[in-house]
Amino acid sequence: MKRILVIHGPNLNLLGTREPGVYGSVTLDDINQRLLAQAAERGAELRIVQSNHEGAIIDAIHEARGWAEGILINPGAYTHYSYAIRDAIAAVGLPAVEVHLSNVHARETFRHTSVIAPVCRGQVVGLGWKSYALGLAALLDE
Ligand code: CA2
Repeated sequence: MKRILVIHGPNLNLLGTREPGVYGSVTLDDINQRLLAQAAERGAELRIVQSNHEGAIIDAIHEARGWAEGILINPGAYTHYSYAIRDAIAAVGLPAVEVHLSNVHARETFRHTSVIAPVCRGQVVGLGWKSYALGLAALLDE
């Protein structure tokens, strides 16, 4: 059985309550339910974490060692500057896929850079909740 750690970064707990024009109207719980159903169809198990704190995200990545076989991560705004999250992903050596709801490349310049992407297998952006579904599918096919 495949085990995947899913990480949602800062402010993603607010999904569906504000800025529907940018992030859509789905809630984080909707996304999690879809991912759990997708995982169940493939006989896979998910551990899902949302945190607004960089250190908690790093702890979750460390704790994935010995349990998870892959990491699906939307690092939120940490994407653009957290060398600490990047180092944690590189350190555990698990295959990771970075996902974003919005098309970060069509937004402000600071969102065009990901310091996380170089330590990931790949990146899926701009497809709303489907970014997560495609990222999870890629990890389950690893
Ligand atoms: O598009 C994405 O998934 C992002 O990771 C979302 C982050 C943003 O900083 C990244 O550049 C791209 C922000 C998440 C904020 O989520 C909110 C949800 C509802 C209302 C307000 C913020």
